[in-house]
Amino acid sequence: MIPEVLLTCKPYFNGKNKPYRLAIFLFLLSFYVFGGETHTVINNHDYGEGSFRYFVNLASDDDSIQFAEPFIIALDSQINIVGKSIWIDGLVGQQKVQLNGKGKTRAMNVQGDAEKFIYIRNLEIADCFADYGGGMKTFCLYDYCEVIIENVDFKRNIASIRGGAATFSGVVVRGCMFFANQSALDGGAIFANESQFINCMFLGNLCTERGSVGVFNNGIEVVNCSFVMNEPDLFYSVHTPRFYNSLFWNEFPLMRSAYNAEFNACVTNGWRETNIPILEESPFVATPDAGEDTIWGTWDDEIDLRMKYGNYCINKGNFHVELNAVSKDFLGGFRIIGDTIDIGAIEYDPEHTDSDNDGVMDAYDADPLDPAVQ
Ligand SMILES: [Ca+2]
Ligand SMILES: [Ca+2]
Repeated sequence: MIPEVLLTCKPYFNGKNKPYRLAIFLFLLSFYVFGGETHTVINNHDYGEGSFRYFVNLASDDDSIQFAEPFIIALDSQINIVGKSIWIDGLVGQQKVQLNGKGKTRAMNVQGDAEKFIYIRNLEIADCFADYGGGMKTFCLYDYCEVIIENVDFKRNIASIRGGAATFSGVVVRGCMFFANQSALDGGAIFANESQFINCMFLGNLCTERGSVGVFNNGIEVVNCSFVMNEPDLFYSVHTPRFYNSLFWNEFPLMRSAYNAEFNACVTNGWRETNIPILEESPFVATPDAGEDTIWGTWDDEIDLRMKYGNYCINKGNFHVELNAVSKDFLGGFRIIGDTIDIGAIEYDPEHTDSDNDGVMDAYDADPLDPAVQ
């Protein structure tokens, strides 16, 4: 059950996708401790005692699941999380647990219910396959239902119809990576409805027909996300997705904008028709490269998403108290450094970014133009 302190905020939770609701929810969440039992997964088996599936099925309302090691768990069928409040954290040390669908199944089917709270964080979901939502299918449109998906990496998942990585309905998606997912019809990465995406990275997703990143229905908000080299075109939506502080970098000239989209403090290098600022040079230390095979998600990819010293995106975002309630950026650094928030999923950090790409983080990177360090 969601605690009473959350339920008393009924006006703020009744419905989805209102930014101020998220800010209040995150504030209250910081005081909320899952009161149930904590289960620890002790092996990488698909079924049986001690496995992830075993504990998901065993868990009662408000229980938590953690892992003894950063297992790679190969699945023969999807894991169902339906109708119970649960907290799942796949982080062990600095590594994440991987759920691998072996090219034949979806990893997770997540369905919230009234007054349920599902929080899934720090997982990799890779090499899955389904018709809709290759890696994950997520639904939460009941009253007071909340589903948060945080720091989950979706890699090389495939949908035969829509949403290569996932379908999201009534979900908050934060700090997630969508990399090299694809769909046979549309929505290479996601098929979404009434959901919010914050500090997410979309790289090298593909689709056959339309919307390499997403098919968007009603109520989509995209906040401080980066879209890099997805192909052929980014979105398909006949509704009005709203994009805040987001970066679009793509070398494919035929990219088209989302229909009816609203853009606030966003930049691109490719859309001449959207009236948002055009980046003339790459903001990255090194623009990601799919390698000689030109296929994303393979061994020869070169990916470096750090932001270059002096790039246009620094301090060009519009800070919104409600929209930017999250304190960390995509890489886990501070979300706001310097005068204000940057554009894109990653905040430029002069203290920790090797912006001159010499492999050493030093004073030169902190301020390359400072004569004292030259
Ligand atoms: Ca490659
Ligand atoms: Ca900044």
